[in-house]
Amino acid sequence: MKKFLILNGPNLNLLGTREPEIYGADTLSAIEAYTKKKLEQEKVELVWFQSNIEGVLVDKIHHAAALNFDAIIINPAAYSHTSIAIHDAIKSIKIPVVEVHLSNVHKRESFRETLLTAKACVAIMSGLGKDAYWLAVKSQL
Ligand code: CA2
Repeated sequence: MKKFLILNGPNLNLLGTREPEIYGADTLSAIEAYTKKKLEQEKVELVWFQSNIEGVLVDKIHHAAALNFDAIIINPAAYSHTSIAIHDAIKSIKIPVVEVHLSNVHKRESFRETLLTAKACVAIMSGLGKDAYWLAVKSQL
């Protein structure tokens, strides 16, 4: 049984309330349920967490190995473009981290082209919508 920590960054708690043309119509809870359904044949445990606070996400990354997680899937949201702290936290751990984005950040505003956290990750998916989460888990089985 592999154990995954699924981390979600700022404002993703508001998914489903606006901009469905960019992010889809699902809430984060609906994406969690969808991801678990897609992986029901696999021997995996998924622990979901969302925070709007950078340092809380940093702490979760630090503690992941001690809590026996095998990998982290992270959507750092806007922190992807700004956070050296999350980048450094990912660099400081040995377990693999895959970054996911619902939207294709390269099709959008130029400030979303800067991907600081992705530089510390083993892989990145962007533009596959909610399917990115279960595909990212599969990539680490
Ligand atoms: O495409 C993604 O998954 C993003 O990580 C989502 C972030 C954005 O800042 C990144 O550039 C790309 C934004 C998440 C907030 O999404 C909301 C959706 C609906 C209502 C409010 C916020």
